[in-house]
Amino acid sequence: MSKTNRQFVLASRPSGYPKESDFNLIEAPVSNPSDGQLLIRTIFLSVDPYMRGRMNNNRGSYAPPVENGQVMTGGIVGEVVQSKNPNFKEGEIVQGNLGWQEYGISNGEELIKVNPDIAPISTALGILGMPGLTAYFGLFDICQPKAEETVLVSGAAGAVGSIVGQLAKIEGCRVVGIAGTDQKINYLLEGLGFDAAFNYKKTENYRHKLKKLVPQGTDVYFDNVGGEITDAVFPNLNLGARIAICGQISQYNLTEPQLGPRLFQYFIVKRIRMQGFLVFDFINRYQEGLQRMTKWLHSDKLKYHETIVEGFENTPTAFINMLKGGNIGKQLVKVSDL
Ligand code: NAP
Ligand code: FER
Repeated sequence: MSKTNRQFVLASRPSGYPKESDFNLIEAPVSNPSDGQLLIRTIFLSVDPYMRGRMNNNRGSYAPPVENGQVMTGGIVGEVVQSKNPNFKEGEIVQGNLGWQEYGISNGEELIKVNPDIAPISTALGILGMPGLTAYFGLFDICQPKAEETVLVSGAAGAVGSIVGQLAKIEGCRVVGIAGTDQKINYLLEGLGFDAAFNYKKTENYRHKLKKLVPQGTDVYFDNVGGEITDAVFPNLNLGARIAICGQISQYNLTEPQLGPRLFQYFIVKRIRMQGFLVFDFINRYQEGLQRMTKWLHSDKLKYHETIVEGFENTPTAFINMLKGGNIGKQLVKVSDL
């Protein structure tokens, strides 16, 4: 008897925040792998901010948009349940981009083997996966922090931001975080050892807050959110400050583009450098990043948190929840047991 594969396909392109009805849950028979292919059962599914961009009809991105009726893209960790590929054995755990579905077929080319003895397999989608590598290369390569400098992180309690702050502490920096709930601020200060943090949703004037909380000024700004928070950071930057534009999540769900204050005059006298980057720019150095991150994880210098929603059918809920700030650390969906 053939098994059923549940999949989420794009039903409509959202305007503003996505809604549950923008996704359709469909059922299809689980496919049989052909020669060279393997069948993977999803255990954890990652929901990430970039997926919001894939729901738009904008071309000219690094990846094409998801079309209506197509399975939503996304990273998963799963178990090889059937293999006709000599490089993979049944029972092995792999990470790959197999989308929002319970079973996926791969030819093995872009799969990464996950060793469950190194860390819990979910970390291959978080601290030891794309978000962790984003934090590592974005901070060390783009921002080049030095000991004693002040590093400011927006989106600080999320998958990327929470790692950026800890890496900056390892480097000997003073670390300040911005996030959207008191629970997140407490996590940053008490759980992760940030030196200062504030809840932007309870702050009237971000600029005044930064002046008070960061009187020494900011040397490195790791930006995950953009918008009004980033506008308020510019006047606080020190001579020679570096900014990494990692993400601009405050803009992803707008229906009209925002026009901010024009503050680039601050960049002139302060000789500020700002650079956007994609984690994929560093693909040739992933092994270096993973080795160092794994060492820090094993020596308790790095901690991580996951917000896990149970059940494949709850994937859109988990995604929308993450976009609205419901997660601490990495937002995952648990699809099946190990
Ligand atoms: P995340 O931070 O775990 O989750 C997203 C968080 O964004 C939410 O929890 C929410 O936290 C915050 N947020 C949502 N709307 C906001 C708004 N209007 N203003 C301020 N904060 C808002 O997600 P992540 O995976 O770590 O990604 C973080 C950022 O990095 C995203 O912008 C993403 O696009 C970017 N990214 C870039 C790359 C790259 O290669 N360049 C790779 C991965 C991720 P609050 O409660 O604090 O609002
Ligand atoms: C992300 C946000 C944006 C991300 C990638 C992008 C890998 C790229 C967007 C584009 O090409 O338009 O979080 O993560």
